[in-house]
Amino acid sequence: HAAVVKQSGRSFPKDFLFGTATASYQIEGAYNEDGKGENIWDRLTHQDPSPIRDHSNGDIAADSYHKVERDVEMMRELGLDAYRFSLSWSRILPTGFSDQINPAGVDYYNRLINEMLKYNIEPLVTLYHWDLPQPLQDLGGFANPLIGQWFEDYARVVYHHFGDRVKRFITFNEPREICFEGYGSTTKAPAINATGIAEYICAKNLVTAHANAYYLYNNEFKASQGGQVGITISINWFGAKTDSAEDEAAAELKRQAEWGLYAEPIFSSEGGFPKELVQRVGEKSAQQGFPRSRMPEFTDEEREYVRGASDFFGVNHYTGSDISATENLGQHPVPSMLDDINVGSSTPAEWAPSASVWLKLSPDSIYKTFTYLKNRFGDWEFYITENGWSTEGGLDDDGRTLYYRTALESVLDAMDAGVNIKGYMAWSLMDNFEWMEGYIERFGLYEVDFEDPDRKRTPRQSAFVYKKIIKDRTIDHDYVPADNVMTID
Ligand code: PNW
Repeated sequence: HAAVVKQSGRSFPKDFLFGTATASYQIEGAYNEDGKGENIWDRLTHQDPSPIRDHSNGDIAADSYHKVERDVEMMRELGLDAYRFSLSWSRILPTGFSDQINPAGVDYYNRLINEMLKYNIEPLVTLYHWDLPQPLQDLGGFANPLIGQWFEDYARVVYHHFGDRVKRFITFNEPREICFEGYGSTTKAPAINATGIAEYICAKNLVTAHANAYYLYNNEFKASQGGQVGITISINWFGAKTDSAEDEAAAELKRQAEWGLYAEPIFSSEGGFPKELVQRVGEKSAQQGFPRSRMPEFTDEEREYVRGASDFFGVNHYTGSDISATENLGQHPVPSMLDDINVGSSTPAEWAPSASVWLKLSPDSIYKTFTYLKNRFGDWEFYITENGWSTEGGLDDDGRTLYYRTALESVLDAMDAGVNIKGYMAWSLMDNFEWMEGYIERFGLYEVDFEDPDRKRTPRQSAFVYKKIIKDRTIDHDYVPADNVMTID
């Protein structure tokens, strides 16, 4: 049942960026149009649709490739300061390599960016949101250290074509989902499932690839373009279930494995992978008969290179859970990251459920996460690059409204405590292809009719509420939209 919602009357600074977020494969469609190459989600969904709950794919999705004007019109209706979207690597570079640039792909993003800028909506551009060109996957993808060069070459093309107008770039969306889900399990493409091995290899290659793209910008583009390059990590709150030393240690290990693996090398003052996790994986590997740790090491030079390589710290935050050293431990493959840490997780019964099994309304988790991040990693500029709630559809979405209001109060709590949060992107502007959940779980402020060839977009109740928050820069918990007529103010 409902969380306790505060009525604080506090307000957001004028320059706080309110926005929404999407990702290329989830909205664009046009999967084989105008020279786009095949990516790992095209391959996964076409080869065998059964991993997708409704056997769907992103071939058409919300058809955003053909809807630049309507998409920007929705941003204007909401009064957004910013919009975060991702670039399809294989739409720009059909083979993944930068010897051949697809002009139609560059043109689509130019039209989108220019249309947004007409209305002063700032683009936040993610270079990679999970849709690797298939030819690069055939060479090992993120398990191949050369990914660092391929990504740098792609980043150069992106900065060159869009950096005159885009001032904030996000290299990767969610290393955990790329590495753990894509390589250490089967829950995201390319579903390698080399548990306990490939997620750690991917982690090192990915943070290094990020650093390459960061230094490339610094060395070749920053002086003329004056923008920033950061990364977005998915960070849910993992607190100890009880205050016992065992549960506290379990929660620490969980934080290190789920997100410290990616945050520590870049944002900590010492760099490298998190210490307790390194030790644990080393011990387990030895017990299991591996002659060396399954987790790769950084040389001193590599550690120094990656450490500090970011202008800002992007966080996708959705929920939280309580971590125990003894309860709900579950069964895990050996070896695997989950077996390495061997902790259990649960959520309080009173937290409201969404349409997604992993997503509950955890009232204070933003405050807890960001005060923790500031304490551990220092005073970075933080952006909340995703936060949102799923339903099974319909325009009346009180659950989503409650979620957003609760989350934004928690953002204000963190800012009051001195955390430098510069912006907040709601996931998502519109319904889209929700990966393995297909079109069953809906995250949009706008509903999309996927039966309609025109993919009609209709604002939900929560869209009116978010619009009002952005306009007032404060949260009116009693506001009820008068009618369902959306206008551009
Ligand atoms: C994000 N978790 O992934 C992705 O960036 C989006 O593409 C996706 O549509 C959205 O969340 C909703 O699922 C996440 O376990 C996946 O907390 C899992 C978690 C968080 C974010």
